[in-house]
Amino acid sequence: MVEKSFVMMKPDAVSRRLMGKILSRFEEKGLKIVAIKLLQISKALAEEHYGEHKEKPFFNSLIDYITSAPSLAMVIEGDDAISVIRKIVGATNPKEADLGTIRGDYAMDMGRNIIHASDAPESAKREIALFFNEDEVIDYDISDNSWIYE
Ligand code: IDP
Ligand code: MG
Repeated sequence: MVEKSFVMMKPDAVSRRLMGKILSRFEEKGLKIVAIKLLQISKALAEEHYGEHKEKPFFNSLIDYITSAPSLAMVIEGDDAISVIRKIVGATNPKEADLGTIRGDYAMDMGRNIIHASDAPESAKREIALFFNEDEVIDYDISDNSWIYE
């Protein structure tokens, strides 16, 4: 099923100039970028985005991290995009993430794990609406579609 996922390169990815390399992984897989925006996340937006972690001991440092420099927010579309992208991103702890995943290849610390991706259809919907207006998500075709999907 065609899905949209909310994906965000965190401040460390942007500040380490890894945006191009990371974006390439999604493009080369055959996924489609349907929205993209560089922004510095406010404290209020960060707290809402990570609301499920409010009671966790790492919450305050997570908010400091995510608001510390610009992030690159995206909506990425494709067949089963939510689970496919979580695989490309890798485990939350970069030391345990498989090599070949983004976190496994580029990160070391849980608190500097360079990228976010939605974990389920409900969270994808909520997160996309939090970061993008409807008219910022573009519906378009790419002519290589029949070479990506049977
Ligand atoms: P996810 O990003 O893989 O979905 P979550 O458990 O939803 O992982 O946690 C959200 C973010 O909070 C993680 O990406 C990471 O940046 C941070 N985080 C999660 N667990 C810890 C921890 O134990 N220490 C420090 N930061 C953490
Ligand atoms: Mg999560």
